[in-house]
Amino acid sequence: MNIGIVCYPTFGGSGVVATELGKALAAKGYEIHFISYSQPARLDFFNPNVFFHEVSIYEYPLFDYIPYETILASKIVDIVKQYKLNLLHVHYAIPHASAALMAQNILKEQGFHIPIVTTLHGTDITLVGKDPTYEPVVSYSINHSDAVTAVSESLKRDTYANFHIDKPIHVIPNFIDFSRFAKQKKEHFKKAIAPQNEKILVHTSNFRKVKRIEDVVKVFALVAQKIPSKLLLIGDGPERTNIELLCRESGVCERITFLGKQEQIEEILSVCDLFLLTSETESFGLAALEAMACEVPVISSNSGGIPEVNIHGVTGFLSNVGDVDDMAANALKILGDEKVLKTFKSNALKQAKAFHIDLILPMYEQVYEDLLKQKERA
Ligand code: GMT
Repeated sequence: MNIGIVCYPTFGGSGVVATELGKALAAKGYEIHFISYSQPARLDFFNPNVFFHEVSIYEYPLFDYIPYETILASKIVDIVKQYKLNLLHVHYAIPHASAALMAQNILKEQGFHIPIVTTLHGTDITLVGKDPTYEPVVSYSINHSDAVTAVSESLKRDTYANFHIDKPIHVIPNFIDFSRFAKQKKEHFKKAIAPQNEKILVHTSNFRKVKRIEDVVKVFALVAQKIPSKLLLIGDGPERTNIELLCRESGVCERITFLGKQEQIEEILSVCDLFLLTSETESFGLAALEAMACEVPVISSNSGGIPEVNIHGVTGFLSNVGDVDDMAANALKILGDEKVLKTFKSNALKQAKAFHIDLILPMYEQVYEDLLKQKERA
């Protein structure tokens, strides 16, 4: 089967899921064609079944704003015909689903039928998508996709609540590739970061407001008052400067390290004791799952789909958004007792295994097969 995957190439969760999915499908023998405006961050290897097609931005003096959706739709039309794609899987509704629909209509006029699977990831529904600026197009794109998936039950509920949807939504959770995400022996890292055997807390994200990284810093400041500890902040984005300023005022600045964007995040997670995810809203929390796969328990907010991943009192703890005192108290419960920490670490790994790629990939394959059967019947 030849599949086109349309995604964002950046470090954001939707791009990561799309890339890892494509890689895993290619390993199973599918021919995968990534279509994006630059090479996806985790697509840094050679596989004869994987192709990358760059959507080149064509500037013209008349355009104050480049019509990316139009360029993308044209690119999709070309790739579908040239590489005889059987279906398109688009990740993140805006503008990928609507561009795919436009391409589908153009192709139909030329005698090609290409089914579209749209995967909703989170902010395309919970933040940006529901804004009236986008809502009609997002609703239309979901209703006219041939199949729709969402990464959590919570996101499925939010989609029905925020849009006028008359389509079934299949929940297919995010997944983990354990051949990559597993605790590794990195004692030299541990020594370099925490020479006095301090506990290591960590947060990774794209540093957007929705992550509430100020709460991560506040929780850490409370924990650091009681337990010798270090905080690693991994990633980069619009909030980084504000957070750096906050750190300087927190009184614990010398215990906080900004690592910026990191490729081999699993190596760093391998030496960490606790992951902090304080988001305002989070449809799934893939970053938390990656930490759990490396045996790191999670202190998080209870927003969106996080409770489907982080189990309260088992793999970590959940608190109301913004309740930094509760988050810090929970962190101390785990970090303050070696036996408790060991139990939470092993529970985190056990729970992460429920999201093993070998369990989740067949769910996507089933959606594809059902669509192709429908196409044959039509
Ligand atoms: O979290 C982000 O800002 C990135 C965003 C994205 O769309 O790239 O991530 C979303 O998709 C991930 C993969 O499905 C989910 O694990 C994240 O929870 C979700 N982020 C939010 O809902 C804020």
